Amino acid sequence: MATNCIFCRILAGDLPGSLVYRDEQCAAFLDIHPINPGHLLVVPLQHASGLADLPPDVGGHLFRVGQRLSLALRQTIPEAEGINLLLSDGAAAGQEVFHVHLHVIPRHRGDGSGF
Ligand code: DGP
Repeated sequence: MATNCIFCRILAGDLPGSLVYRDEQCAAFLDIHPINPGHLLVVPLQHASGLADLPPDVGGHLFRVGQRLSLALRQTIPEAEGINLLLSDGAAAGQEVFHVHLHVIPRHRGDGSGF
């Protein structure tokens, strides 16, 4: 755990977070600034600031969990006509929290949130 990392502190229960999923390698919680309702972040339990620090098997697992959660969101949120899976690696790519995370973003036509 990195004590100065917001996501490590959420995973440790030191800071509040709306957890929706957890297994032995990762967890998912609601994004505090959602692009649309249901916007989730899938994060590895073990701190990795970027893709270079992330074990490849954990990276693959994040994506598998992101896929499962995408399907669950499509089934539970009627407005979720589509999903963006997005991972920003590095400040130049828009990464703001330096603990790897996969965004799972419900999308619907005309929601005005483009990338
Ligand atoms: P990125 O730009 O890809 O690093 O996205 C960081 C996301 O993290 C951003 O969408 C907002 C979210 N976020 C930042 N701080 C917190 C927090 O304290 N709690 C939660 N749940 N999300 C946070």
